[in-house]
This record gives sequence, C-alpha cells and structure tokens, in this order.
Amino acid sequence: MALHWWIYPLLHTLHFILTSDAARSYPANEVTLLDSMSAPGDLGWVAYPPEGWEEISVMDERNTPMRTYQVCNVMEAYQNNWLRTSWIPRDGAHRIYIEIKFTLRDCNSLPGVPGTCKETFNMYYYESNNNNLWYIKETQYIKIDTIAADESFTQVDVGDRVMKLNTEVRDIGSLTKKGFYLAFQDVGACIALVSVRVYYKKCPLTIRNLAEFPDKVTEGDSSLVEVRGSCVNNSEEYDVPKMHCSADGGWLVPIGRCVCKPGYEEKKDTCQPCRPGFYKASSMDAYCMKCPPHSYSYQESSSQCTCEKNYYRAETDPKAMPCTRPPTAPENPISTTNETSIILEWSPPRDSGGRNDITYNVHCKKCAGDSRRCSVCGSGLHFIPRQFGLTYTKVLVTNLLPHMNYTFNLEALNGVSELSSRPKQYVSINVTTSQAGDAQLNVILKERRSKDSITLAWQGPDHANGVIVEYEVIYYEKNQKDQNYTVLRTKSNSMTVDGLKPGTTYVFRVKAHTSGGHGTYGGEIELETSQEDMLAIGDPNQPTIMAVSIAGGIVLLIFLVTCFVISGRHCGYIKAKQDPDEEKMQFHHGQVRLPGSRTYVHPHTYEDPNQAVRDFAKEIDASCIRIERVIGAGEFGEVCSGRLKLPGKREIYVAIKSLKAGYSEKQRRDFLSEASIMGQFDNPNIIRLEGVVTKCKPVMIITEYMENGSLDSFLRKRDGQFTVIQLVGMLRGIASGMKYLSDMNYIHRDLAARNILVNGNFVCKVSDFGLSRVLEDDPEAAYTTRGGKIPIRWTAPEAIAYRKFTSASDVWSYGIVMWEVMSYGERPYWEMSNQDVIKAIDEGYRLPAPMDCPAVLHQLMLDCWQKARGDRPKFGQIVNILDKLIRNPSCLKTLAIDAAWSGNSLQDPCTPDSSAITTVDEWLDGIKMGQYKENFASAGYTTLDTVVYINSSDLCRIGVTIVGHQKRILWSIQNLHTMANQMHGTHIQV
Ligand code: ACK
Repeated sequence: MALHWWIYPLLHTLHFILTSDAARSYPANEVTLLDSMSAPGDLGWVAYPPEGWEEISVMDERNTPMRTYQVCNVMEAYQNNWLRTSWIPRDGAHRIYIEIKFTLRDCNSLPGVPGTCKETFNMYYYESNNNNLWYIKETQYIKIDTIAADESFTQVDVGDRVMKLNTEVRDIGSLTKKGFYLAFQDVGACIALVSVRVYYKKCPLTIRNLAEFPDKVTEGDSSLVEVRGSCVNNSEEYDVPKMHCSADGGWLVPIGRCVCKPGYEEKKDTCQPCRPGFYKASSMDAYCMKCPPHSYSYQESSSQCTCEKNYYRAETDPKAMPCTRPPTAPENPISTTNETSIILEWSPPRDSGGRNDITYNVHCKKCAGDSRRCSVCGSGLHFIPRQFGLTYTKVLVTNLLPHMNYTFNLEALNGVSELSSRPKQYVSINVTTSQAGDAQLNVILKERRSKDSITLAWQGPDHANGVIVEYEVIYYEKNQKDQNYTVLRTKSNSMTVDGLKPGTTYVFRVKAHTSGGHGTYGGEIELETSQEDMLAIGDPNQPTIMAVSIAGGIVLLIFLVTCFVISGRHCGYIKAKQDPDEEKMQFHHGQVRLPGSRTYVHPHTYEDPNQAVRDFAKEIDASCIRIERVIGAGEFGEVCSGRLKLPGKREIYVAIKSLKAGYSEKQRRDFLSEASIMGQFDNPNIIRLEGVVTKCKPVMIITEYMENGSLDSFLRKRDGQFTVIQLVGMLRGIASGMKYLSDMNYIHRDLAARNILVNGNFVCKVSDFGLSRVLEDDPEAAYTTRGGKIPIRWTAPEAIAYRKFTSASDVWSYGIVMWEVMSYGERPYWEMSNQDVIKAIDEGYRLPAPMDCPAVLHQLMLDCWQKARGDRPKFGQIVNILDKLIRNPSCLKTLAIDAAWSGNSLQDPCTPDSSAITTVDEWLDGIKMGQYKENFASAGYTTLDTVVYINSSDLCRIGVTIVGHQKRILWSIQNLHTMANQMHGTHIQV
C-alpha cells in the first residue's frame, strides 16, 4: 500500500525525537527483552494481510536503520490488520512490561473518511515455548488492552510540535512459558507504531552496608523478596546482611551489615588496607589509627603495631596503648627496725616504664652469723599487707629471728615485667636482728624468803622476740656453780624455789624462751635464805635485789608503781583538770612524745621551760640540716626552707624558723615554747614538728615544709580556681585539725587563714602555736579596751569583751576561716574598722555569704557565729557535717542568698545517712551501684582504702563496662580521695 502523505514529516520528526532521546539508556532496574528502535538487523515481525501494517525504516545519525510500522486504511471499512512481533524469550521474568510509542491521526481531521475510521488499536500476546511458529490463530491471542491515544493530532506541524507522540505501558503477569509473541491489531485507524520496548524489572546488583546484593528479578505479584547479601572483600559479617526486593525493582529495608576486618577500613563501599604506620585492631573500630608510641607497622593491613625493641604490650593492654617497658628498681630504701619487726619503705622507681600498674615484691634471704649459710626466709616471716604484689611502697615484716642477717631485695614490677628477658633490677636492704630479741631478764620485782625457800618474781622482757613460751631459772649456791646448779622452768613470771639451806646465799638468773628462740640469762641476783622462818617482802627500790650486770648489762630497777603502761610506753603525766580554759598538769619528765595523748601540757606548768622543750621536741644535730632559701620573716627571725637528713631516714624538705642573734632569755623561751607545744601534737592536719636545734646557734625550730605557704595568700593567688568540693575538703582538714586540738584541750586563740599552711597536696594544717604570737606576732592583733592584743575580726565577742577564750571561741574563728576560704582570701568585714566590726557584731550583723557560696556552708558559718557560745557547733560536729557534704555534693548546689543575720540554729545540711561509710559494700550501696558488689569483692577490692586507687581501666577489668556507671563510681572515688587526703595528710594508710 502506498505511503500516506502525512507520514513522511512524521517520520522525520520521530527521527529527531527518538535519536535525541537521552532516555535510550534505561533505568538500571529494567532489563530490556526487545527494543524495536535498537534491534540490529531485521526485526522479523509478520504483518498480515500484506496491505495492512507496513514497515518503514529511516536511518538514524549513526546510519543504523530505525524501524517503524504504520497503517492508515481509513477509507475502507472492516479492517483487520495484524502485526505480530518475533518470539520474545521471557528470560525468567514473571512480569513483563510493554512500552509502546505511537502517533494516531484524529479521524475528523482526515478529509472525506467514512464513519468507520477508528482511533484505537488492540494489543495481544500469545505464550509459547517455541520461537518458530509461523501462524497463530487470532482466537489464540490473549488481549492485553485496547490502546487509545492520549493525544491524537489533526495536522502535521512539526515546527510547532503539534504532533504528539503517545507512550503507553502495559504489563502482563504470571507468564509461565519460555517466551511469547505480541500482536497489534488495527481495525481501521491511522497509526504509526514508532517503538515497542519489552522489558522486565529486577532489583539491580548493589552494595549496602558493605554487603553485596546480587541482581534479583522481581516477583510477578507485589510481594517483597528477602535477599541475603554477601560481605565485600576483606569484610566480615557483623549481623547477617539482608535486603528486600520490591516488585518495581527497588531495594528496601536493609538489615544487618558487614564490617571491615582488622587491618582494613571502610572507604566507598569497600574495605581498604591500613597504610604502613597505621593499624586497626578490631573489626568494630571504624578507622585505621596511627601506631601508638614505641610501636610500628611496616606493612599494609596491620591489625596491630609491633612494639619497638625492649618495649612490650601486656596481653590485656589495649592495642591503642603505647608499648611500655618494665620499671627500674625501687629507690631510697629505708628500714626501721623494732627488734621483732622491720618496716621497709622505699620510693617508686625513677622510670615506671610508662605504666601505672606498678607493684612491688619483697624477696628475703637470711644468713645466720657468717654470711655463708644463707637461705630463703621461708614462711616463718609475716609480711603485712603481703610479700608480693604490693601496691604501696611500704611493708611491715614481723616474726624475725634473732641474730640473723636479713637481706631484703625490693623489686618493682609492672604489667610487662614478665615479658622482658632483661635481668630484674633490685634494690637491697640488709638488716641484722639484734640481741634485744633475746628476752633477757634483768628485773626482779619481788622476792620472799624463808629459811629453806625463796620466791622470785620478775618482769617480762621489754621487747620479747615473739610470744613468751616459758621462763628458765638457774640457781646455785654462791661460789659453788661449778659443782652444782639447778635449772627450773615455769610458764609464769614467778617461782618458789624450795629445799634450800638456811642462811645460805644463792645466785639466781632467769631467761625467757620465746617463739623466736632462746634468750640469754639475765644478770645474777644473789639472795640469802633466812636463818629462821620469816617473811620479807622486797622493796623494789631497795637493794634487797642485788642486780649485778654481766658484760656491762644495765640492771633496770625502776618499777613504776603508779604508772600505767600504754602500748609498752611509759606515760609520764597525770592530768589535774581545773577549768576547760586553763589546765595545770603534774607530769613525769621523760623524753616522750605523746601521739594519741588526750591532753595538752602547757609549757608554763614547767618550772624550767627548757625541760618542756627537752620533753616534747627532739634535738636535731645542726649538721643534718641544709638551709636553702629564705621564705619569710617571723617575729623572732627568718623563716627558711631547706632539707633535713636524719641518719637512716630519708631526706625531707623542712621549714626552719631561726631565732635572731641578740635575743633575751625570755625571747628564747617564747620562741621555743612553740616547739614544746607543737611537739605534743601528732595529727595530719596540724603542722608537724621535726625537732629543734638548741645546742648551737642559731636556735632553730624545724617543721615539715608546706609547699603552698599560708592559706590566705594561697587562695588569693588562685582566685576561683577550685571546685566547691575542693574548698570543702580544705575546710574539712582544718576542722579535723581543730577537733584534734580541742580534744586535747588546746585553745588556739588565733585561728585564721593566715595561720593555716597548705602543702603540695592542698592539705591544710593548723600552725602558729607560739605563746607570744597572739600578743606580738600577729599583725592583725589589736589592743582591746582591757589591754589585750586580739585579732578582732577573727575573735568571738566574749573573748574580745572579757578574754573568755575557749574551744567555742575557736569555733567562731573557724567560721571566719570558712568565710575567708569561700571568698578566696577576702578580708573579713572588708575595710570596716575594728570598732565598727565589734559594734556590728554586737548588733547582730554577720558576714554575708561570699559569692557562689553554697547555702549550707553559709548556714554553718552563721552557726559558728552564734552569740551564745554554747549554741555553736563543736569541731567534731563540723567535721561530720563537712564529711556528709563531701559524700553528698548535691547538697552544695543551692547557693546562699546574700542576707544573713543571726538567729539560725545548726541544722543537718543533708539528710542521707549520718553513719560513716566503712565498707566497700556500704559505699557501693550508697552510690546505688550495689550490683557491682561481687565484681569488686572478687577482684580483691575488699576495703575502702584499696578502692581509692581504682581508675577507669580497673573498672573495665572488673566488669563495670557501662560508661555512666564508671563515671558515677569514679566521681565517688574522687570524693573518697578528698576525704582520705584530708584525714591522712596525703593518702589512706596501708
Ligand atoms: O605565706 P607564706 O609563704 O607561708 O609566708 C609565711 C612565712 O613563712 C612566714 O611565716 C611561711 N611558712 C611558715 N611556716 C612554713 C612551713 N612550715 N612551710 C612553708 N612555709 C612556711 C609562711
């Protein structure tokens, strides 16, 4: 049939439209089975009858033919023109899509066409496993649809794009045979079938979460198909990777993922090897990381870095941790021998090897007499807290044998010591146990004589080397030892020897057997039986006991009838208390220090003040002191810092106050009175006296050195730099020192921040104990109307008014110190004159809360400033309140408002438990971490003093892995630390 006149411009237009159609590349999720536009060669389509559909080819710009089909038999009725495609393989697809592009002429626009002209055509398919059918009956086709044009056109006007190309898509589902044919039936329309594309949909290969998902043909219906992905190279499954393929070829709902193996990191859907110098230890780490210090990786894809020579990584060390090495040996070993026991102390090694898990082992060797017979000490010795794996630099060794040379080799270890083949480094201490362990008995307390018997009683040895098992008494007639002597044994410390001759002199000697061995006999004692029966009670101070020293041994005959013995020490005074403010003592003068002693002895109770100095202060040889620099000026002379090295003790830093030349005797007395007062105190929050130099000039007082000087200037220099908890920690320390002083009935009278010293650990210690200081030394002191010189701003009203100084007036001063601390060294009452301060206080005015001061602390200050001194808290109460605040810092959150007038009473600032926490379990319960009790216990953290050294890696190790829980526990440990530091000076003691 001849081509219709309208078709040529149409084909040109189509040529333009189709070849410029960028969409000739199809979406990735469509697989084309047939494309009439791009099929090479003959399409092989069949048209019948022959005068129906007609193929028209045009060339595209690449000179390849584009085939189109047209039919336009509109002038004749009863048209039935079929165009059948070639066989199209199904290719496993379940649902097939057919996209047709065509133009359709509007019947009305064709001049003279009859009413039989159509504007639709029909589309059919026929399923078949064969591709060689040459004839299909019309009735065998299944109709897909009747296709009408969205746009038909009336005239051809290509320039204005009047002609519209229609695109229609239909689909057929549930195909079962290998392939199918499509057919287009024209029943009398004017159609140009420009393009037929047959395709199906698939979910295309993709990589998601490092898993590769292969092509997946969609299902015929609309269900989702689960597809399992496989991990890309160098990755591994973290969680089974899956996705779902939807009917329209889209991937949905990715689940699971793969992760790059150790040594590889993710880059653009692949796993790339770590570069040399980098590593990735775990597949769970995101990126390769630089090798930590002292390690390297020379190769790609390293999962860890190799430690440099002589550096190691412990099994439990994280791979990100620098490689470390064993520590050097401990340093500065010191031993303090106490006959039956030795305290060994040392300093940590100079080089910790880069780790903080240092422990110490103590190896012990003993050599009897000459050093050729040596052996390992064995299990007889007791090491407290333990011999191996010590975490502190101190150990107590008990149960030593007498007459032995002990060598203790101290070794420091850390987590990589085992890995090093280098010889271990030790530091040694040699100790020889002394005769004192012999339990030699020299003291006969009483004896009773008759004509044929003598009863002896003796005092046990001062320093027994172990538990006393029994005593051995040897006796013989005077000058008859070689002929006859008798040995008797007893478990008690008295014995009656019978069967003696009347009027005869016998010689007795006693020795003790202890679990540590046999002692040697004590001195000879000669006793004579009576001529007649009589009873004689020996007077311990009379020479009825004839103690004769052997080999220079001194017979000690003092039996202190009225003395009581505390811990084996002689206690030398009896207190006769009069007024809590002023007490007088009778005392026995002896060279004693009084740790734990309950009452302070005023140096004025001594007739000879030098004796007080001798009693309470140790005389130090001036050669042991090295003065380094002047740090201040005191009333009596310079204050210097320097070092003190006493024999057998480690060198320490000290402060040295010296008495300037040309002093009067009174000045010397007053100067040294500070030492005889300070020397009576033994508390971590009281400045410690090391000793005095009185035997040469200048006279000096040596105290511990406090690196940060006095508290007021210290705080002024660090304005705003501390947390409230740290400030409360300092206040707690001061209160604890004051509690100690008040318990000893010592009244300070000049408690102020300028008289508190601060050491390097920020531990505050009360200082300034000179007798004259309030009168002379304190620049703040002013004369009162009654003539006394008093630091008005710090002093309680009753002390200013009528010199009523008590511990309660010290509490008032403590309140002022609190205010100074919380305001970082502000001057109390600012520039008000002393007179105005006295007046204001009398009228009820009290210092307002310093800036940012918690309300509870200001309340405590106000309580210290109660007018009636009995209403003020005691220092013990203040310590308890501050402890509670440290345990419950949330109580410190509410800040005080700036208005404070007296009239408040002391209240418990925070309600939670008033009982002190003493066990690890109580502590964990208290911070609501009770679920970790077992973890702590099984890791060996059974006491609070072991807990304070825990860090976050320890917590991980013992199974506290939740970061929030770690934070809570560490935060609470921080508070325990603060308390421990304030209570013990620096650390909780072993
Ligand atoms: O505020 P500071 O530095 O601390 O200046 C004074 C100065 O000497 C005069 O008393 C300082 N000072 C007194 N005793 C000691 C001590 N034990 N350790 C360190 N400094 C001290 C004080």
